[in-house]
Amino acid sequence: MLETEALKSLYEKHCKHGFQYIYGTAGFRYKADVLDTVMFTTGVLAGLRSLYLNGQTVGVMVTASHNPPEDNGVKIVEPRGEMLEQSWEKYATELANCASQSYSSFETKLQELVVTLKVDTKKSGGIVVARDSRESGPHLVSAFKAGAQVLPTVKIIDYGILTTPQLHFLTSKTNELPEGAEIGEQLYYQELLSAWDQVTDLCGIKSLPFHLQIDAANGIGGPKVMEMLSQSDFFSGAYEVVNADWQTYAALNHLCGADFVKTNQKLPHGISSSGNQAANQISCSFDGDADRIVFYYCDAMGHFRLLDGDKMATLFAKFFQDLLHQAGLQDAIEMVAVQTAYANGSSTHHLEKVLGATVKCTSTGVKHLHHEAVKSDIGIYFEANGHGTVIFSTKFVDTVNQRLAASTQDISKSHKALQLLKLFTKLINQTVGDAISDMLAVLAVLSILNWTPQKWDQEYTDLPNRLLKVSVPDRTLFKTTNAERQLVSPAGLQQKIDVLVSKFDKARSFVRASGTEDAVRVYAEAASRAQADSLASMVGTIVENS
Ligand code: 16G
Ligand code: ZN
Repeated sequence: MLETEALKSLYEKHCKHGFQYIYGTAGFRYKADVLDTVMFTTGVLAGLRSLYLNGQTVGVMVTASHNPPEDNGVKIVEPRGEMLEQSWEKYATELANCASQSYSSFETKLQELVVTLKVDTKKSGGIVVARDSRESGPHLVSAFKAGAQVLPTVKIIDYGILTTPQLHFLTSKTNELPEGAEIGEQLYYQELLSAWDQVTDLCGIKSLPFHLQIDAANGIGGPKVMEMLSQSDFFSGAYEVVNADWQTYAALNHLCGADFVKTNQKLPHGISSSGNQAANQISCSFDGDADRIVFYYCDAMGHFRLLDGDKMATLFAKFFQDLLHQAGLQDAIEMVAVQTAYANGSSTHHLEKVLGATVKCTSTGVKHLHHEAVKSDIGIYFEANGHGTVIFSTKFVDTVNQRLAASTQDISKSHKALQLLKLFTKLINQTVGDAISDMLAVLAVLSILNWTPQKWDQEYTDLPNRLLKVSVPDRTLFKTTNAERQLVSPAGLQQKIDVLVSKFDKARSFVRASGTEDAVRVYAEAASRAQADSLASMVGTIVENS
């Protein structure tokens, strides 16, 4: 570790005083101009994490996802590509807030962490870092790197601009592949495209049965998806990328992108309804860092129809369930769908009652869903807003490989199902929800099932729902249990909500404090639009007056 003089001089160059930070649902996320200090301390903390994990490489992504262009943020990624171990969020927050107080408080906290965590600062470690396309990115990455220099035995690789899932993927590859292996963006494209080519070859799919429009939110997903698809003969002429102006900083997530489309339930700027009515037309929107995707089309009347994270979960559940049956693995392999309280009640009903799948509900935020999904052999997890992926256990991979080795009938249905199951473990980025990989996986499933977007949509009909944001003096008073579906505080409020819910048909409502904004969110769904709206507004009123 650096001597006091050098440490102090780096600290003074990069840290400012007074701001209070919290490692939230998706890391630290604020206006870019208050982030220098926390970037610096995250550099230190990422180094400590790597040393703590015996020198395994950890990842760091500088992004504020779907937030406006003036925001930014940072999150730490574990060696296998997962979100930072939750017990360390506290250390990240403490170190940032000490640095925000004074140099001596920062230094004391740092020494304390080194001792408590029993970190040997003489050993070597590694960090890979990348940023999204925001204007503040380069400056913030340099503050981060200055922090990482505090532990000079930790080597940093800066991948420049990447999507968030690419950084997760490369972090995991760095730890998985032998030293000297060529690891970079190209590996990501090759792995996905090679899986795509094998899936389509196996299923005799010669061309994409859709014309695809991709709204890239004017973020980093635009150039990256273009880079990948330009390397594929299969996709030649089959797609168009709109809102790909990633170098106009102010355009990021503005009137476009997954969050805009999901929240406003309408087409983004740049995609027209007339062009979307054809049966073979499908569109999708990424968010600013391309870890989230929603699909949509327009029906014959020109009405916008959203195919969100819930629809993706049910699509994958049906697809994998069928494959497991065809492969004779339905009893050997356990599959679970993981949702949050925001999942539409109809999707949960469809998964449980129509498909007979096991459904689990967790708190909001990818880390919670991921954590639950890894417990199963096939864990399908999606938030309604389009964050999600599918993960496969080691047992699943071993079982499929064993059955494939034992299966001699190359032309049988079960052999093909086994091959497809194996290929989907490559087509899907299992480290985290990934707009580009999810896009390929959805297109592959639709092509294999020979489904149009209309057919996909008709699997079940969403219950009308409403989401409200309510400002309250102190949102931390709103404490929940049962995967955020019930309030335990303020006292008595849940009972009032229950009484309101009982007055409506097929109704459900819950209240939780946002993890990313200073507000409380109210969700309500019911049998009709009018009922969902009145329930939401009534619950909103009692929250305001609580
Ligand atoms: C973050 C989460 C997202 C979640 C959202 C909820 C990740 C990568 N992102 O953006 O999954 O849906 O927060 O926001 O975990 P809220 O707490 O403000 O409702
Ligand atoms: Zn995102």
